Amino acid sequence: MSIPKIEKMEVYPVAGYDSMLLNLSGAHGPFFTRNVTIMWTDEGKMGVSEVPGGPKITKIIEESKEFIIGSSIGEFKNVLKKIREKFAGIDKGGRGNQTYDERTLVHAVTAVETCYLDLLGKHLHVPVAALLGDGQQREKVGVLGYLFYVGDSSKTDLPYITNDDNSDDWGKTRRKPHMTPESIVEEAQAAYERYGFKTFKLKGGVFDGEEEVKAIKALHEAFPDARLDLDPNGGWSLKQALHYAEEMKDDLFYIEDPCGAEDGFSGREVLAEFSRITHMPVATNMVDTDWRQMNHALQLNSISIPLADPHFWTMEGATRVAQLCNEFNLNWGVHSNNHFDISLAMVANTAAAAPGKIYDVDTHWIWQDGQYLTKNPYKIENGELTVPKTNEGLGVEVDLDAVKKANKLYIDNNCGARDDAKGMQYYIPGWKFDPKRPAMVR
Ligand code: GKR
Ligand code: MG
Repeated sequence: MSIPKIEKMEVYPVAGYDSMLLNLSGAHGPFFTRNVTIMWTDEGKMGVSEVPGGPKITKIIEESKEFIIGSSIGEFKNVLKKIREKFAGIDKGGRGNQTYDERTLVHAVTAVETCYLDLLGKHLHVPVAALLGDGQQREKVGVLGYLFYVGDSSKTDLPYITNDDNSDDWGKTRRKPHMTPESIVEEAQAAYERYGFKTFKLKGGVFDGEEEVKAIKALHEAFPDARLDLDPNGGWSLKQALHYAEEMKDDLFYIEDPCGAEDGFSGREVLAEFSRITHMPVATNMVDTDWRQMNHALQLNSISIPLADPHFWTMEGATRVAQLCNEFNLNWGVHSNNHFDISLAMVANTAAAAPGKIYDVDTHWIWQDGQYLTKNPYKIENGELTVPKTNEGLGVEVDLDAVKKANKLYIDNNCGARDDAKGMQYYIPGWKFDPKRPAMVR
């Protein structure tokens, strides 16, 4: 039997439309960007992946071609090793202080890894989930409803999308401003009606903490059975975090990065103090983003819910984190950024392979739903994604025309890496990112 070889690879920097979502880093621009990689085998099969956008990541994937073209799909781990060696040291600044991870190499490695896994799954007639860790653990994956404060995009002259989906309340409301607790509840209600979420996460770090406490209380009153999470991305001091946590202790199911590095102490040290004082379950996508950080986070008992995004851990790495969580009685979850439906398939497969009792996974998909790069996108129903054991590879068929259109949108609008400061400056002239001050507090 011949083993398929990679004959061709293309990286497409792509853009899609977004709402003016607010967070500690500012306001999301009208476009979000991603890098879509496609590999073709000599048997004519396509393997696909999606990772965060930006030219630095595009370049690394492009410059990895020398190891990829001509390799067999069985050689993929050797290929990843060579890429890691060639670009070692490129991310000296680490993940950075923004809410999103600014590293490049790990995203590029994931882009390549996922294409091979997709092809291997197709070749072996199994889902990618079956190839990860200890194999597929479940078909149903719980997903949370990711709520945001949404700015008034009509205050800007930026080309934010409007009226792109009038099919139901969610489609109508997701492009409108949501700046009050009442409006956040309306947002949650509309999302619940379409997707059936049992967990909601509110992105904080936008208003003064007391205001965000009010939004959580309003959500708890409207959805008394829902599991709630608030994530200010480490924007509060330890003192503030302790105060707000006390106020929300009967409302939250868990809290995410309530505080971070301060006064010479690392984020892991400060979160360890928070955890010890409050006994609250703490999630993070900011302080245990690689194995070295994970080691310290575990020794300090800083957190109990590592949000292991396959995009910055790789699909195999995120599954290893899940195995560790299962053995160490931690709860595994997934972090997200804006993404298309290829990433949704990546998250679904990783979570399907995660052993033990995992938390409902994060996804921004509800803000993009309708902008498809595949012909058969996964659907969120009753708050769940489904990965049938009969799937092959990621379980999606890439729509090359749609990818090329999204690539044109990226080029026509001069897109690049994410920058949330620009949109925010319409609200507050001269606005600059401050990792310790909510975006609207200046
Ligand atoms: O999309 O604005 C956003 C989020 O704030 C994102 O940048 C974070 O990386 O969702 C993420 C989180 O959980 O921190
Ligand atoms: Mg977070």
